[in-house]
Amino acid sequence: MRVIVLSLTEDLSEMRSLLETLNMEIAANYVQRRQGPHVSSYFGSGKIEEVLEEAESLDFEKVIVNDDLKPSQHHYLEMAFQKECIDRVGVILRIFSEHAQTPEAIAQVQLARLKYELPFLREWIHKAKSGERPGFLAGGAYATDVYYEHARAHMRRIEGRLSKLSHERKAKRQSRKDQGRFIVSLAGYTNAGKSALLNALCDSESAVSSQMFSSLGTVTRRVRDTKGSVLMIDTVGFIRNLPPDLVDAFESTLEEIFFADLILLIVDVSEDDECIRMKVKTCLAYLEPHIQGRPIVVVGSKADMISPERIISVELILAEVARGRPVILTSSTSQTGLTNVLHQIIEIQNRTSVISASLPLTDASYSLVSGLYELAVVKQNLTDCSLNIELKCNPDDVEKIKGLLMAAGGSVERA
Ligand SMILES: Nc1nc2c(ncn2[C@@H]2O[C@H](COP(=O)(O)OP(=O)(O)O)[C@@H](O)[C@H]2O)c(=O)[nH]1
Ligand SMILES: [Mg+2]
Repeated sequence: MRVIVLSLTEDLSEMRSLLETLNMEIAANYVQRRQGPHVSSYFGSGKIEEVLEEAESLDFEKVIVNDDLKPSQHHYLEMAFQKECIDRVGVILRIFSEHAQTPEAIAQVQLARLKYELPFLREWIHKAKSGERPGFLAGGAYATDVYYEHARAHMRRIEGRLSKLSHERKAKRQSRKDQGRFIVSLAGYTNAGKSALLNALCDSESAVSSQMFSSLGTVTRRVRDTKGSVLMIDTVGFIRNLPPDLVDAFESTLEEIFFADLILLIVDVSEDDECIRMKVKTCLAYLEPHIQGRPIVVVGSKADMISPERIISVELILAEVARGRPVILTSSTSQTGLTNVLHQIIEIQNRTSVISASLPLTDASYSLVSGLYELAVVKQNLTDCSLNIELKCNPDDVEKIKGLLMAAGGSVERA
């Protein structure tokens, strides 16, 4: 789908990556340098005329604004272009919708979307007593009025459902169908180079069908040279300046990252020192409480963009903020460092011990299993007469875990 982009800043790199995630192609972008957005029309009206004229010959379906819009500006732009207009939060919400996998994530995203849309609807009801609104919720003022009440009721229902779902969260974690595969997820900010790295490390024709691994992210591929035993998931990643209303939806889509056996944290090393430090630290602070000790490798990307001297200082910075985790510098463009990443993945895959065990259906077993989440990646499968579990853990913890399993009356089948 082709779109045009309106922006008050020249730097469109983040928006470009966000739109790429949605398979939207930029037909043209228009930048107006001004102190702040025009109160009611975002761009000044002269500039809007100019854009309308230029864009007339272009083939595009939507107008994207690289900013947060006020309802009045949104209304103005949709009327002016007679096309659906989406602002930055709208773009992010669409990405979240595509990536939400679990019932909880889906509900969180729906709720965020409704909350976000309500003020726009209110504006529409206020302004448009006649005429059709192009795009989203097409159907004019009467339909929007009804929809408004409907949306509020819908929000209350979702809130109710969410409070129930959060209790079941842990159980959902075992729903993935990745038997025997080692899953690597890509974390990092938008525009860090995650998708480029996925393309560089995986054969393009190796996409894994979404039915097969329905609980994983939308883009999952086989990592090359691993005989299909390693899958890599591309993720939305972290988004700069995320509006507070979107945090819950964002965190629930992060589950794609948490599910993995190994997390590659991608950071763009062409940025300045402070930015690199801040991004790695922020990502680690987000990840650590959720990943139960799963390994993280810090991967510096776009190394082709910096000088050899700078490479050395960047490596030092990354080593400092990675706090003992492996650090690898790469460039997907010039294909450097990719073998190191592959070796690191395989080494961690081999270093992960797998324990299979079967436990009696007792309270002691259940409480043991919830405790094991602190030490290992746990998958469980309940049958009529036993609780079968598979654990992936650090080899150093194998004996301890076996001891705990035996103490709860379990039998260890494989370690
Ligand atoms: N020079 C250079 N540019 C890169 C490299 N990897 C990615 N990029 C560019 O950085 C931008 C963001 O990359 P992308 O993979 O879409 O980032 P994502 O948002 O993390 O998935 C794109 O314009 C890429 O072409 C690299 O190794 N070197
Ligand atoms: Mg991407």
